Amino acid sequence: MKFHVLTLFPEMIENGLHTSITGRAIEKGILSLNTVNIRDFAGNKHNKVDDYPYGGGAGMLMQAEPVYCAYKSVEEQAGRRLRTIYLTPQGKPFCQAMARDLAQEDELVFLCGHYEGIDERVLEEIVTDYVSIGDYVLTGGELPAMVMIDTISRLVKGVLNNGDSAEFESFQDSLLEYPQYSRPEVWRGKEVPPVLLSGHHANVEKWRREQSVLRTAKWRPDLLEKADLSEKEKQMLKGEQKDV
Ligand code: 6GU
Repeated sequence: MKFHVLTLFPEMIENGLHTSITGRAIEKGILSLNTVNIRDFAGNKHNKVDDYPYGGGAGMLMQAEPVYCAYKSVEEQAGRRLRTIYLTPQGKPFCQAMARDLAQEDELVFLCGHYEGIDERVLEEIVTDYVSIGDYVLTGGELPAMVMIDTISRLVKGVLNNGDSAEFESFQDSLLEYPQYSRPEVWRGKEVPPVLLSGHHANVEKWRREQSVLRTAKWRPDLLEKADLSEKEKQMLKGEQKDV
């Protein structure tokens, strides 16, 4: 999977993604990261890429031409149009299903805005997907691009050590993860739930499923509408006989 990132701050993207799991996947050649500095396409000797908005208003806008030329350099390299994601709080909310869809592509372009945004005309020309990572405002698109690339990357075969761990985590079935414990068996007087030490695999699975359902009900009840709960599980929640 190849990620192209058009940005004024390539070092932010490089530093972030060359770390930990994504960093190792890049070294192994499973992922490839191509950051493109939009400033390299300024086309003037002061390397200026921003200007005032027509009609007035606060702040500066990124100009169309440098962004267009940066995109075109990537398109030329790829030899075809590529799915191009513009990170903006006005976009469609990012979610696991969108990540699964984007993970099917073999190359993606991320366009990171800064200042008050980007001239609309170039967005109309190159952007295929407008995406937000949540209802809050960041200073630029770099962190959202990294969030998306991290999320998509762990769905790419070979990126995680454990081949099946990407499948069974939170949101796959609209339930939160169950709590987990490691050594020691007693930590500062707090014991590991005994069922996990029983060696009884079916009981462990039953307990984990129950914990997932209870946690979701407590912390993310909105997710339960999409979850596939058994009648017994619905009854359990109705009665609220158990605490998380
Ligand atoms: Cl994608 N960009 C910016 N600047 N702020 C955001 C965002 C994106 N998603 C949530 N807040």
